[in-house]
Amino acid sequence: MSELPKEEYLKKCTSACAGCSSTLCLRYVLKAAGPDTVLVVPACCTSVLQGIYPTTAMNVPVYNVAFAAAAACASGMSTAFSATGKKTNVIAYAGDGGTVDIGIQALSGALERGTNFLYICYDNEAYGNTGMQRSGATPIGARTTTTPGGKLETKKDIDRIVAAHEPPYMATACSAYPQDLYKKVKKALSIQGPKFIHILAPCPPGWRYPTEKTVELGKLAVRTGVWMLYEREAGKLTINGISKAAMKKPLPLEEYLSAQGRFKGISVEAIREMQLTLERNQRRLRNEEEGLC
Ligand SMILES: Cc1ncc(C[n+]2csc(CCOP(=O)(O)OP(=O)(O)O)c2C)c(N)n1
Ligand code: SF4
Ligand SMILES: [Mg+2]
Repeated sequence: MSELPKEEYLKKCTSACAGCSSTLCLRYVLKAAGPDTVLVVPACCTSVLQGIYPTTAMNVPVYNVAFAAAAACASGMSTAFSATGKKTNVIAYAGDGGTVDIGIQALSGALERGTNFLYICYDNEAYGNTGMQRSGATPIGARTTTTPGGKLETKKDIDRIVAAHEPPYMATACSAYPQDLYKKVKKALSIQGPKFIHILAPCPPGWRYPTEKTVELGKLAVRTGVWMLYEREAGKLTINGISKAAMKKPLPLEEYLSAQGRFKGISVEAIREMQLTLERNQRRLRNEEEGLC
């Protein structure tokens, strides 16, 4: 960690909740990107944590846009920069609701047009900013304010949807592994064209765990295999070492579930479905890495 740049582009005292991991992620994303960066943020917790005008925690320009529009606005901005010969990084930093639900058509369009930008989805698995309603990214069995008995549907697989667009680079990351995230952002920004990084971002009020457990929760997600860390560069998939090690000796899924109040009372069927989804995902990734599909 001591090798990461000392410069801060996200200042202290944001208005995020204590233990907010998406804010930590943004800090590392901006350390990797540096000062010649514009952030495009749709309506989400990141719109709020910046602070209230005329004060701001942000030390790079931020373009706050409508909920559905992050990828479209970033696309126009990227085109304008390249028309004027500027190399400024354009990074969309959007929540899961703004990505897998309302922003999906703009994201798909920008990927298809080959927009030169980095799209980051920080996934706290609910509409956090408006009080934890379920999103397409909420996992099965999770209690939210609109699924008080636990969500009935499985988490939407946005990574496979993005992969179908064949961007030159895409990756997953998790807030509990900041060096891994930092390296992935650096690599993404060195590549021309559309890049996508999907970060799992534990959220204390939404997932209902004590604030000091944020890093532990991220590690549990990876060590149980619920969240796989990998990169796909020019069509070649690599499962990262952390997840490879976790797959050899996975922790039981129950350890991850029991650490969170949102899974209290989850049904046996939902746990089984989650376990099957997790195993199917690992099998797919392993097969792809080995060139079997
Ligand atoms: C068209 C539209 N519908 C609803 C809203 C209200 N709204 C603002 S942020 C938000 C939730 C965003 O959720 P997500 O993208 O997951 O980000 P998070 O808040 O979790 O960081 C909602 C529903 C809005 N701003 N615009
Ligand atoms: S609701 Fe969750 S994601 Fe939003 S600021 Fe609070 S901890 Fe962060
Ligand atoms: Mg969210």
